Parts: sequence; C-alpha cells; structure tokens
Amino acid sequence: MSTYIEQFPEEARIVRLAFFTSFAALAVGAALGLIQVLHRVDVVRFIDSAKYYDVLTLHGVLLVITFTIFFLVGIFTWAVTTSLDRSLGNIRFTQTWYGLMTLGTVLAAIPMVGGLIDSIEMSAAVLFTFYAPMQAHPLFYLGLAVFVVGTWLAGVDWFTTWWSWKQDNPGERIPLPTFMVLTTMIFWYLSSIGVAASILLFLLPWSLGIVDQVNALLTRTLFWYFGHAVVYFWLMPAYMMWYIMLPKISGGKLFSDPLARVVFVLFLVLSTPTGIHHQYLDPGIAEGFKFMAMVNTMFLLLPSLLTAFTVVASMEHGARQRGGSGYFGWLRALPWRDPVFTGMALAGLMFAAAAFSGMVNAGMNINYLVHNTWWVVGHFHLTVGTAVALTFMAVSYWFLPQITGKKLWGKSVALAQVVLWFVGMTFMSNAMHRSGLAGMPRRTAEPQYRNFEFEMAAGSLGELNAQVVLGGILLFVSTLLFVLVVVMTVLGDKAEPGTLPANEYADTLSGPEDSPKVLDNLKLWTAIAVILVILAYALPLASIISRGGVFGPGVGTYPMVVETLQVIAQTAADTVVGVTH
Ligand code: HAS
Ligand code: CU
Repeated sequence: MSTYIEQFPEEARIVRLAFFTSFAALAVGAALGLIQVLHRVDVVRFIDSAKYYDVLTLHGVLLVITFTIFFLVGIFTWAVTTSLDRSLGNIRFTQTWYGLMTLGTVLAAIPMVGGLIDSIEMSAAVLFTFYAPMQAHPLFYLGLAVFVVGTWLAGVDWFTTWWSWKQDNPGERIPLPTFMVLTTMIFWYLSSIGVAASILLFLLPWSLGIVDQVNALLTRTLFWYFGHAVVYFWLMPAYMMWYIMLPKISGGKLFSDPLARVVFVLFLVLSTPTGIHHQYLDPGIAEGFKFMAMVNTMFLLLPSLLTAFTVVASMEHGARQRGGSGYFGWLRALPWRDPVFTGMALAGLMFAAAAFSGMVNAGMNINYLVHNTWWVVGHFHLTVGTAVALTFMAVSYWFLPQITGKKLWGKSVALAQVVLWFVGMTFMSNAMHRSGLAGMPRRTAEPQYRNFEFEMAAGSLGELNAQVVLGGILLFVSTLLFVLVVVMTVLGDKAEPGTLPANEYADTLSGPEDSPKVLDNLKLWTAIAVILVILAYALPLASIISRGGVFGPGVGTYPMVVETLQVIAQTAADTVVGVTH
C-alpha cells in the first residue's frame, strides 16, 4: 500500500522531470494562445501581424508536441513499471531518452524563439504542420528529429522491460496498462517513420541547401501519414487513464478488460492508413485514394464508440457501488467534488462533442465546407485541447502526490480549474465552429478581408468574437490555477508515511481471463497494420512521386546522392592517379 515514489524512486524522478517539462510548455503555450486570440479578433495586439506565424508555431509545437508527449512518456513509464511491478532495465538508458527529448526540444525552440527577436537571423514560422513549401531553420528540423528518436528509445525501454518480465512470467497475459503502452508504441513507430523520412530525406537537406527543392505534396503526404496517427498518440494515454483510473475513482471496476484490448488493437491497426483525410482538398491525389482514407476513418470511429460504452458503463458501476440508482439518477452519486474525477468526466463529455465535428471533417464532401476554416481549430481544441489536455491536468492531481510524496495543495482550486477549462472551452470552441461555418479562415492574423462581410446563419460576428475572447481568457486563468496547484504542491512538506493514497489502478469486472489469447499476439496485429498501411499508401505515394518527382518536377531521383557519389568517385580516382604517379 505505498505510493509510486516509494516503490520506484528512480522512475518517479523521470516521471517528475517529464511532467514538469510538459507543464512548462503548457504554461508558455497557453499564454501565446491568449495573445493570438486577442490579436485575431483585434481586441489588443501585442505583436505585429507579421510575427503571427512565429507565435502560432510556438503555440502549436509547445502544446501539441512538447506538453502532450512529455506528459505521456511520464504516464507510460508509470504504467509499465506499476503494472509489471518491475523497475525499468537501466535507469541510465531512461535518462538518455529523456535527455534526447529535452535536447531536441531546446534545438527546435532556438529558431522558433529566434523568429520573435528581430536581431536574430533565424526563424521557424512553419506551424506545427511543418511541411513544404514553408521552410524553417535547419535547427528546427534537427531538433524534431532528435526528439522523435528520444521517443523511439523510450519505447525500447518499455518493450525491453516487458520482455524481461515475460521471461520471468511465461504464458501470463500482458497486464492491461502495459498492453496499452505497447500497442500505442507500435503504431507510433509505424507512423513516425513517415515524419522521420520527411525530415531526414527532404526538409533538413533542403533547409541546409544540399538540395534546391522538394516535392511539396510528397512532404505534405508524409506529414499527414504521421499527422493523423499522432492524434491517437496523444489520445491513447488519456484513454488509458479513462480505462484504468476513472472506474476506480468513480468507486467501481473496469467493465471489460477484453473490450479495452480490442479497442487498443483497433487503434494499432487503423490509426495510420487514414492520414489522407487531412488532404481531401489537395490536388494531385486521386479521389479514389481519398475515398479509401474516408472509409478507414469511419471504421476508426468504432474503437472510440466502444470506449464511450465501456467507460460510461464502468462509471455507472462505480456510481451504483456508491449507492446511486435510477436510469440517470446514478450520475448524482459520482464523486463530483474530486477534481481528478470531474476533470476526466468533463473531458469525456467534450470528446463526445468533438466526435460530431470529427465526423463532419471526415466526410469527404462536407469537409469542403469546413476545411481551412476556424471550424477545424474548434475541433482540435475539443480533442487534443480538452479530451487530452483536461484529462492530463486532472490526472496530474492524482499523480502529483504519487511522484512527489506530498499532499495535493488546494483541492478546491483544482476543482475550479477543471470546471473553468470546460466552461472556457465551451465558449471558445463553439464559437470557433460556428465562425468556421460562416467561412472564417484559420491560420491568419487578419481574418477580416476588406469589403467582405461574414454572413451568419444565427447571431453575429461580434457575438462570436466576444465568446472566443471570453473563452480564451477563462482558459488562460484555468492554466494559471493549474500551475499554482502544481507549484504549491511541490513547495509543500513531505506527507507522513501512509497518509497518501496507494499507487493502484482499477480492477476489472470481466478480466483478462475472458479475453481471447489472440488479442495479445502483437506480431499478428503489427503485420496487419503494416499491410493496411501499404494498401492505403503505396499507390498514392507512387503516383505522387511518378508525377511530381522525388524532389519536385524535373529533378531526378536522389540528385544529391548521385552527385555526391560522382564527386567522391572523381576524388578517389584523382587520388589514386596521384598516388600511382
Ligand atoms: Fe481530428 C483535423 C477527423 C479525433 C486532432 N484533428 C484535426 C486536427 C487536429 C485533430 C489537431 O477527417 C487539425 C490538424 C491541422 O492542423 O490541420 N478527428 C477526426 C475523427 C476523429 C478525430 C473522425 N482529432 C481527433 C482526436 C484528436 C484530433 C482524438 C487529437 C487528440 N480531424 C478529423 C479530420 C480532420 C481533423 C477529417 C481534417 C479536417 C480538415 O479539413 O483539415 C475521431 O477519432 C473521433 C471519434 C470520437 C468519438 C467519441 C467517443 C466518445 C467518448 C466519450 C465518452 C464519455 C465519457 C464521459 C468518458 C466517436 C469516448 C462520460 C461522462 C459522463 C458524465 C457520463
Ligand atoms: Cu486526422
């Protein structure tokens, strides 16, 4: 009955470091978000419009890459060690991947911040969707590559820990949290190869001037090959907490271990061959390939719908254990005063709303209405910005005592914080969706074109802008409260031994013994995932390359390699001739 820090002090240190890095990114990212909102609706302008992309890039990268991924490597480390009841193999190795991720972040941040300072001749105003034709300073790409390698090594750490556990426990089922981590990491490997290829083969050599041009559509397609799967890389840790923590905090058990395994297998298999749904409007990709991506995307709704069922059933079980009754009356018996519970439940509710905008996005023909409008920004502030971010903040209130050995400071402040996030996001995201329907573009500092009026189906532009500003301010205040709770908890005194909750997660009503063994056959699911990726991507990529060339029209395959080889051969020949004469 001890806390995580008592069980695994060295790992707890890494989780702590990862979380604090993540929280620092959240704090800065949120402040930049407020600056942008105020700028776009022209309330207060702190920056020049020309700098808007620099701010937006920093906002996007800090929040969707640094905040999310540092936090999730922390959760995954906790999940593997706790569920296997085993330390990581070699803590030096663990420190190495954390160090690489941090180094990558710093390298990428230098040109991003440089872009904001006039006297520095560097910039990376390429947004978090960093495909060509926009170009960043090479340090940005190098930093991202180093960061991704760090996450790959983190996966190696978890896989090897599981492997050594397996040797000691032959024939046993993979504990559910570790199963979730491993399946997620497999699709992360499969999908992040795309972005690694895009960076190392094209964007980095291009920014270094080694090649003169790239095939913009190819870099976009490689980006989205990764860019869709990455959203589930953010989501899976949140789902993991909904499956293994929310039932416990609700006072009950996880409804079904087998269903949870099916869900994670479906994500492993289907997350990657869907990326082209971000490119419905890209010329140069045949409609048939887009249609295939749409069909895969619709199948990909299934694991989330299963999750909605399982997680709500588990919450209901918890509520009934606490004396709740009636068709909906049980909802009142849930622990609404607990910020960990309320934060996660509100995140789940928001995600149900996000599913509607996601389905609209995914429909090929309706997508034409909303693509590149503020609707999409509304969509992803509900998904990554709430389902994921609010879950991460809420579970932090459970994790902080576990990783610091200190009592959580200000439970009621924490409760106010999660509710404020929900309210702020309701205003902001709803208004963004509605503005998008009226044609309000995304990614611009100056959305109001001259001699053009946005026509609203209901309400007015002023009303929507007011809601966005109000929402943005509430979200910023919520972030400040979150940081306050973290800082005050960390500054507090160590709790007396035995006074903090134990490091435990939910039991199951239907356990792994009810799960077909084949679900744990990771090799099989990996093979199917690879085959689906080949089916979805081989032809589109071949067609993009055959029409546009690997490095754009008119440039042969691998020009630099060929030229470099010629130079090396010539130099070698000259040297040999020189030596023999
Ligand atoms: Fe998305 C664009 C389609 C989910 C993130 N998405 C984006 C972008 C981002 C993003 C960042 O098809 C913009 C990228 C850019 O910069 O251009 N998205 C979908 C679909 C889903 C979806 C079909 N997206 C996500 C998630 C994200 C995310 C998750 C981040 C974490 N999205 C698209 C498409 C585009 C797109 C197109 C391109 C648009 C364009 O034109 O540019 C689905 O996965 C959603 C399925 C969700 C469900 C909901 C299940 C409900 C649950 C709640 C249970 C309730 C609980 C609480 C636990 C079916 C699980 C109960 C509480 C009580 C009190 C009872
Ligand atoms: Cu997507």
